[in-house]
Amino acid sequence: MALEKAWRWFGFNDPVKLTDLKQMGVEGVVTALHHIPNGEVWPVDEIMKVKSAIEAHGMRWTVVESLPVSEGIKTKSADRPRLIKNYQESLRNLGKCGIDTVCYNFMPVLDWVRTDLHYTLPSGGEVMYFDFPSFVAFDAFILKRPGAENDYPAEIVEKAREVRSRMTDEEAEKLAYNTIIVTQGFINGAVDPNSADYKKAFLDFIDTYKDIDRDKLRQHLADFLKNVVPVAEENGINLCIHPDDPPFPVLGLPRIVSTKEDFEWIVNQYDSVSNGITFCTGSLSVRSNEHLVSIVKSVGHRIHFLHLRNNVLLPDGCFHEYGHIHGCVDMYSVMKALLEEQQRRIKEGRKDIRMPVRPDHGIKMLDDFNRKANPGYPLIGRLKGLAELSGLEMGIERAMAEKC
Ligand code: DNO
Repeated sequence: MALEKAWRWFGFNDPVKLTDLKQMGVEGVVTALHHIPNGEVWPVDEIMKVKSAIEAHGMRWTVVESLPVSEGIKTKSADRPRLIKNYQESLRNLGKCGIDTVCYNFMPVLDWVRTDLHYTLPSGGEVMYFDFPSFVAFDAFILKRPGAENDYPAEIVEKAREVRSRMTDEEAEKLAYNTIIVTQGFINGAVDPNSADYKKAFLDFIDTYKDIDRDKLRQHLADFLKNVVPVAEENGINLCIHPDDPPFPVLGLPRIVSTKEDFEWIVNQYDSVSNGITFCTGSLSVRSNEHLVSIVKSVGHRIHFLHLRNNVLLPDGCFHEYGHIHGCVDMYSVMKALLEEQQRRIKEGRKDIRMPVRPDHGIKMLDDFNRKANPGYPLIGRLKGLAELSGLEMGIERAMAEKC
């Protein structure tokens, strides 16, 4: 039994079509109702349109990525009761349609961050890069968020000042636009891409967190879980929280899903298989002191969804993405631990044995340069990742079977 081969598909407008996925050997499609605004209910008929199309191509809608958690839930704004009701309703509707795995995240304001979306590798391929000084330049010297300089180590702030002084105004604008709009646009980010002053709108969102520290955000997550996990349970759904990307605080905002200890805290907040996690090696490996295999050993029984990819870690908290099996993640050991977890589930007679895995992000290469794709989601680079991961998995599985 192998892990289920999954693929992130952005819906009917995705240039990669469902027929393509079938050819590529994809079994499970990962998608969302991207056209429904954050905080609104996902209706049954809209869910069914997507689900039926996927099934008509001989695959299953394996994971919803993501059912977005609105800012009003994270900050506990006055609108929270309505937003929670809508979230519960969407879960019920997904359950009615037979969808059983729903990914979400709890990152304040920004879902994920990179400072360069087109970093060229020596091979000529392109990946995404996070340069910490450039990010601080964006925060402190482009956005000019009050107090930003106090939220980062002094030496990084100094480097950021230099970075900004070397940048043209057009480059500065591009960095801000990429961070606030381009990387967030395709996943229903907090800021409306059409807002007249998108930087001001972004700062206003950040400001809504001024009284929310790490403990308070944790409390808000625990309250969210109390409200939604029972509904997920009743409807046969496993929720799975995605870790912070990158896994440390940015913009002076708390981050609470960055470490093994954070995951342990989360699974203990509500004792149910429905309160699960998304294991994303790309996000978690940026903290070089976190041991990915020990995360699997500790909370593996609650992992419902896998994002496998790799990074190259650089000094000063910088990193860039890389191929799937090469880089700082020891993918052999991670894959082995995940397959052992799957074996355990089979022995225990658990229902959730699919353990969908998608090759996350990828190197832009070859014909990807002639194609349109969301940042991080080139077709060929991800397909290479899918093939590499499948080969690695098959080798490990065979070796495990021969040992028994
Ligand atoms: C970016 C993704 C994230 C992820 C969400 C899950 O490529 O890893 O947008 O889908 O954080 O909720």
